[in-house]
Amino acid sequence: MSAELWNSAAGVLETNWSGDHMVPSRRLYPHQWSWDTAFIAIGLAYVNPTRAWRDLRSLFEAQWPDGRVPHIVFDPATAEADYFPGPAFWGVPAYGSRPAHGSTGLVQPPLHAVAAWKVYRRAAAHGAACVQQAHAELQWLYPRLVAQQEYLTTHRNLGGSGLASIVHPWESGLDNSPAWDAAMAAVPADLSLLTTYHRRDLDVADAAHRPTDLDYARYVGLVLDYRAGDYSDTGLLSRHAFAVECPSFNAILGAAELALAQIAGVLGHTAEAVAHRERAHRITRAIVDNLWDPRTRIFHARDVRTGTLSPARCVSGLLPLLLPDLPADQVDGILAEARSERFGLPLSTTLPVPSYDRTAADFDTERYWRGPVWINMNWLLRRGLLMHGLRDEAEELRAAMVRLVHRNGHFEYFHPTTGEGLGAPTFSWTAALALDLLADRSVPAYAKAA
Ligand code: 2M8
Repeated sequence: MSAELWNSAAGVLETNWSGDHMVPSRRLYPHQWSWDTAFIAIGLAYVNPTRAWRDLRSLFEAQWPDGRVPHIVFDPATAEADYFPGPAFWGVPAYGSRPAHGSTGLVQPPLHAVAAWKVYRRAAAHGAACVQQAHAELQWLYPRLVAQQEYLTTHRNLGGSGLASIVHPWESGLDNSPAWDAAMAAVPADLSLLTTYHRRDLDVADAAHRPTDLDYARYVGLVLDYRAGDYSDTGLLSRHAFAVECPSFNAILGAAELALAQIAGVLGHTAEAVAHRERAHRITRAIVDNLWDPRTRIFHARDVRTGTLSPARCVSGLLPLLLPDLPADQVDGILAEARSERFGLPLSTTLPVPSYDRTAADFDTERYWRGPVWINMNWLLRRGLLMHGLRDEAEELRAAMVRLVHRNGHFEYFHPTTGEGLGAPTFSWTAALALDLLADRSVPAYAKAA
């Protein structure tokens, strides 16, 4: 099984390579996406480290002067009509060293430092020249990764606690998660926008799997508002209808500081390594202080405009497990939730965890982030389990993910009861993470002792 899965995964990454970047899927997502690039680099580290670095470079060459790393970098060779919303809709002026490549003005979870560190650590397996290349690439990336963190913890510190706010559901990467329902209810929905703009996603995917028109109208409206202010974050809270602190986005923000500490260490920046660790600790503290619900005993998204926590129990609320300093009470709460019937950590015969509480009345087995199983979220959860020494459960989860992808293919997401593949069929991050899951059976160096 391993060789067959390995070869098919490597094949997907070959098919989706576009010269200087990877597309998530040729038909549905024909440009470069930010956090996809991080997951993809983790898999490319095994089969083509040069492409892993090239992909990360392509993304960071599109970094804005203020430090934000755009959530999509557009491929000038792809026609405007092939993806909505494309470059013309975003209207971002030329900047930086890749003026031909338009971008969006939004961000996505900053997983790139974690990815870069993993690609670097893997380099030794490919020989001395690869280690030299990895060192040079880390040197190029490090100041850019730091600028990315600075943008998120200053410009996007809209709530004032040191956490980053997302100003659009697309920034979470969990687009139509029930985590945003309460905050999105207050966002005006102008359905006539969908007459002005054509939803290209419905030409290439099943409407029952995608966000509703009502959600899409709100997504488009939020971008138009942000664009009207030239994507400036100054005073944004008082003039923008959506500002939320997401637990998984901020857990990744904290994990990025820890990866930056490791990177700073190998680059000889000792004082900076200490500062990164302190920042990770502060982010962990802020997540616990602001996003923990003592009644549900997991983390929830906080609407910064109203100060309220979303009632939805989503997989994103389990991901602060990525943080090694998470207090024992919070670790216990997350584990109880993950093992409960709501998420059901896999025993040897079941599936990986779903994106949303299986027992919720609005649990949806097909619609995108409202129920289906995603490999990237499970990959992050496994990393969190290992971080806290839960090796047996991490191994069960790893085996369940490998089984699912082997049986059903490298789909974008999976039906949470049948395991049937849904969404795009040859999806890059599923393939990339399958490679890592096949290769990384050992207990990683970052894992605490049980
Ligand atoms: C999905 O998001 C895009 C918008 O950014 C879309 O629906 O068109 C999400 O699953 C997101 O997490 C992912 O990065 C992107 C590309 O795979 O697709």
